[in-house]
Amino acid sequence: MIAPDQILSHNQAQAPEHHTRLQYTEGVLERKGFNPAQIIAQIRAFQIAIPSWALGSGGTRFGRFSIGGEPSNLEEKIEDVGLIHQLNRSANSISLHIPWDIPKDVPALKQLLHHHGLTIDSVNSNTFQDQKDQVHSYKFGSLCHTEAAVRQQAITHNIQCVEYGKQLDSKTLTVWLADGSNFPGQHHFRQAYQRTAESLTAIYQAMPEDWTMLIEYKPYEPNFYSMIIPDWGTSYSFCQSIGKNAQVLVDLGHHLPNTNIEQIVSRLMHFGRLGGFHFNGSMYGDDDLTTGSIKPYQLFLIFHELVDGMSDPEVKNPNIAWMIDASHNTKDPIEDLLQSVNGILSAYTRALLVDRVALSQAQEDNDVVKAEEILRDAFLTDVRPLVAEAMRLAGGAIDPIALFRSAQVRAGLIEKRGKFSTATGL
Ligand code: LRH
Ligand code: MN
Repeated sequence: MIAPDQILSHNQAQAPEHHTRLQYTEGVLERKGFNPAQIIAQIRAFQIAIPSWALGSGGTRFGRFSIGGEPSNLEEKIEDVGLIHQLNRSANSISLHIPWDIPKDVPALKQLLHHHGLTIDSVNSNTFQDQKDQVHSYKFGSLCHTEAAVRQQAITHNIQCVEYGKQLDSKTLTVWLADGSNFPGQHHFRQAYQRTAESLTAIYQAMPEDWTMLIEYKPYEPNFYSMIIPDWGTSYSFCQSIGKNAQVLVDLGHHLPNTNIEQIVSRLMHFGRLGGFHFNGSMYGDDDLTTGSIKPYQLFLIFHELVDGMSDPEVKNPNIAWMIDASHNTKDPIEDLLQSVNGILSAYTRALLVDRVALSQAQEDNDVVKAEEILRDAFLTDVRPLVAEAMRLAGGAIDPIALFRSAQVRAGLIEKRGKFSTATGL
């Protein structure tokens, strides 16, 4: 891993240019009436969960190209997230996926998590693959299946995920269903919906009072005619019927082209059912690319709605789970995740720089150009010095990717774990 003095000497080398840039940016903010120290404090407080299933090389049906030095068990995955958090001090938790991350030695795992300053944020169930010792197949669905025995098997699996989560002090179950159909006539839509509602309710009622269920929607893949939970409206309807601790999970890649995701986010906040995000970038479908790499303005507009809602006392929305869900086919997974965290923090910081009083006035006056220019001014602000300073003040690196490279961490991991070690996950 990286020794503290390596971070120190890295920051000392970066300091002159960094402080020149920071002083300029702080000047710009102060002249606009913002308090740079407060903005930096808000950036430091914004912590993002890293997916355990995205620490190795991802792949597609056309191929998978191993990067070497991949974590091959939960302990090594915790070490890799620990490294990411050591570098940027902005990734203090991990999302687990069961059965890929079934905890074996719980006391040792809790000690390792504590050592790296990490917690487990959410446990993800998996009823989209058949495990070798499984009795019933999920080929034709899980919680929506026509056979009660298959639905019960899937319900039991989700309850088991909650048990694993409890062992590691998590309080959130994330449910994404691959359930759906590939051809017209295959599903009775209303009956399949009703079976799914009853199954989700059975899982919810087995969860402890203080747990949250996040229900993730997706319009297609792996089914290509219909999905049981294709859109935010369906997920929201399940949340309403299941209980107050059931909320909608928004995976940025789970929207049809040209969907106004920021409006969906504002709706869910208005209804108090926005539970969390799976951040990633996409050009076409569920591409799971680096967050903010393809549509940075859209990501900014999403955070504009989030900051607006979170700063409005009228909005009664629960704490939102900030999680990444990505897959890395051509980048080093750790570098990609460091970029994603940066992309998210940059979008959040720009949203903090929106002059909301002036914007509200321009909206009241229907001054379309002024309203847009107020947003663009915030979006076009170079916030990188603020994000870097937040990481530096928290004991991290001014430029995490540069240090990851100069410290030759990947070479060290390959030497320690081998060129062909592969991580469980997608
Ligand atoms: C489905 C999904 C879901 C996960 C999986 C890893 O596309 O977004 O969140 O369980 O990816
Ligand atoms: Mn997801």
